[in-house]
Amino acid sequence: MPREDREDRALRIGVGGPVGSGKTALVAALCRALRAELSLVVVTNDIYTTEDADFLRTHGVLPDERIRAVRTGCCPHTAIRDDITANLDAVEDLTARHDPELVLVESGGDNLTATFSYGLIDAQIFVLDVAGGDKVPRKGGPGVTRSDLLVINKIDLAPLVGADLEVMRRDARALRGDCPTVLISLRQQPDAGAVVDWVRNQLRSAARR
Ligand SMILES: Nc1nc2c(ncn2[C@@H]2O[C@H](COP(=O)(O)OP(=O)(O)OP(=O)(O)O)[C@@H](O)[C@H]2O)c(=O)[nH]1
Ligand SMILES: [Mg+2]
Repeated sequence: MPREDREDRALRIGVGGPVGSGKTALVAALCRALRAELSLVVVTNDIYTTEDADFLRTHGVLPDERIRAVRTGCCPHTAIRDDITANLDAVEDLTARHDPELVLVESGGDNLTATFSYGLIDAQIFVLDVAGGDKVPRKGGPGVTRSDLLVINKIDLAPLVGADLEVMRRDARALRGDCPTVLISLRQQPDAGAVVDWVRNQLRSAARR
């Protein structure tokens, strides 16, 4: 259900992208940056385990009860796009308990075809890994072309894998038009400042609606 038709005040943001691209690291960064100024909760998705929720709890990014793991048992994209029931249940239960202003839903790692249903989230971030090669943005797919924010993470690894960041930036711009793209290294700049700024802007726009 679109946000303007819901009774809760939360903005729901999905974080998707290929396996290991840095989704959980980004969620952790967003929690650290925003937890003092607003109420937030997190839902993680893993196929067989609760690994990502365990990581976030172990690192104390939020109180344990604000983090919920969904074990999809199936391809990650199924649970965020086709049958979103388990994720919606988790989001709605956390929302009822904590009245959050922001809900982050991390998808299980998938491939370039994976995107969230807008029945589950209001805006989505797609995270790519520079170590996948500088060709990846131009391979396209809905996450690259239509996500609300494209994050190209691990720019620190570009010299190690021979990736040309200008090529990645250029190809992303060609496919995305005016939709925003940021290149970051969560290893070198764990505060993820550019993404935090984007989330704050989303929150401001949502508050005006
Ligand atoms: N060098 C480098 N490593 C990073 C960066 N960001 C994340 N990592 C590492 O990449 C690995 C995967 O990061 P995660 O945050 O678990 O990635 P993920 O997308 O959540 O992975 P799945 O949920 O399994 O798909 C971890 O070992 C991180 O420490 C970065 O900017 N640079
Ligand atoms: Mg993860």
